[in-house]
Amino acid sequence: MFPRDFAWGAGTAAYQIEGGWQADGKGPSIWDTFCHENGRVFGEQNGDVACNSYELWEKDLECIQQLGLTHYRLSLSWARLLPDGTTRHVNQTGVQYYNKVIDDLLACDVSPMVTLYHFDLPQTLQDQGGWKSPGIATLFDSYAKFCFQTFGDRVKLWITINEPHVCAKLGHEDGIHAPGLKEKGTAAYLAGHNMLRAHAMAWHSYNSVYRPQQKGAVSLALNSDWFEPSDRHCSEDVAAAERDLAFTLGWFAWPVFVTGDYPEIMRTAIDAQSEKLRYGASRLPSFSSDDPAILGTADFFALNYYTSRKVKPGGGCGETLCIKSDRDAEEVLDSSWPICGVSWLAVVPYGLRKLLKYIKDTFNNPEVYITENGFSQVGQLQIEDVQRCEFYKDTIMEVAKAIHQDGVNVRGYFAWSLMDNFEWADGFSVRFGLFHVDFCDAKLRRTIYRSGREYAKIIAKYKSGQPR
Ligand code: GBH
Repeated sequence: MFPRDFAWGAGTAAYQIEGGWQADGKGPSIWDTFCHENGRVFGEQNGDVACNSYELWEKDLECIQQLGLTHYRLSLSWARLLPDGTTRHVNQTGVQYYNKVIDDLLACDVSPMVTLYHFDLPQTLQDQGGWKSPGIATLFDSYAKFCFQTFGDRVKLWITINEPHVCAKLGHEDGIHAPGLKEKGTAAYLAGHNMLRAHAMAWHSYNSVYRPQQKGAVSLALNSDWFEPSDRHCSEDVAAAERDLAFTLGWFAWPVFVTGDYPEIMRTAIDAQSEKLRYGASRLPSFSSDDPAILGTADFFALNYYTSRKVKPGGGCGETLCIKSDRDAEEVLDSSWPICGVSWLAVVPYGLRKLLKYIKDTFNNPEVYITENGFSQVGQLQIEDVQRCEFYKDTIMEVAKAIHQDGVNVRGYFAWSLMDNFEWADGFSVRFGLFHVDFCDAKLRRTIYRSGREYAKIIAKYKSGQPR
């Protein structure tokens, strides 16, 4: 049912699990600042300790082994490695920490997939303008080269930036994520632009300097819901769903996989809105000949999928500039889709299959890794998480259909997340783990959920290529 060398993984991100926020010379990141400023994270919680994976990595490794994963996706904390964000100062203790993680994984026959950036920009770089500043791309490239140089002998799967869409929109438009900006209709496009430039520079560095020796693969992880028209017989709804897909996945996938530039649908919509509100310029930047070539800077397609939406025109913000007005696509949930945890996560496994088919058809049949997919519980301990078991079984079945019936070249599946962790603006109130973490216990004990046991069974069954 699954290819013999299919990657069976689970993922985490540095700020969500590590803690040790100022241990051994780590510099502050924008998430440290954002949480400590108070008021915008659930219960004024923070990731100062989180799962304390900085000290309890061996416990995480036990969880990984218990699941029988072939791959583990983790992210590096930029400010733990380079406290002020630049290669002027290297924190050797941070290097040792990740060296140990990587070496331990390999010793257990688990391949690391390493993300360079999962939302946690060094604060010093934010102070210089962060992702809004064009110079960030070169600094990211230096950081990336440092990581390829230091860890690339052992890491063969790299993600440069996780979810540029989330970082741009939630961080710079909605203010829900760090750095908490609400500069509507402008900053997100600028931040996204510089993330694409940064990603492309790092890919080119890998491609020319490291790939010949290290022979790995580099991509960026793109999140998208599956969007379908509210009424598929209504052409306005069909167009709105297309726009929503363009403003979410297309924003970053078009430049990298299709044309080297933003989707035409997106630019047309933004320019029309700028004109209507007499803004006087496009708010969507253009790539210049000084920029690294963006087209072709991904060795595989990395997709984070969680949920689906029904779409019709609307949802704008009147006379003010904002992405929602540019997009003119209102997202609604279908009443038949169950919601079991957080409000945004309607359970729609078939949406993943549809999105995979769309990716195959639109982006020239790339190799695809599903780098995140998961299900949340809200509140306290429910070790017997039956709904999540069904979620994983149903979703993995849709992946199998995508491979066998639609011919999508899916190379791996990473459940989100290995364990309950600091769920960004939701703090510890939302639990995505395959392992429960007791945040009231000083030892932060990890306990496998029923869904963790279920996933382990699925992996054991299909790991060899043939169902056993
Ligand atoms: C992933 O993003 C992240 O990569 C991961 O770190 C995180 O733990 C995981 O989601 C679970 O949330 O607050 O109603 O405005 C997935 C894409 C986009 C889904 C933002 C949640 C929040 C909508 N996310 N969305 S809302």
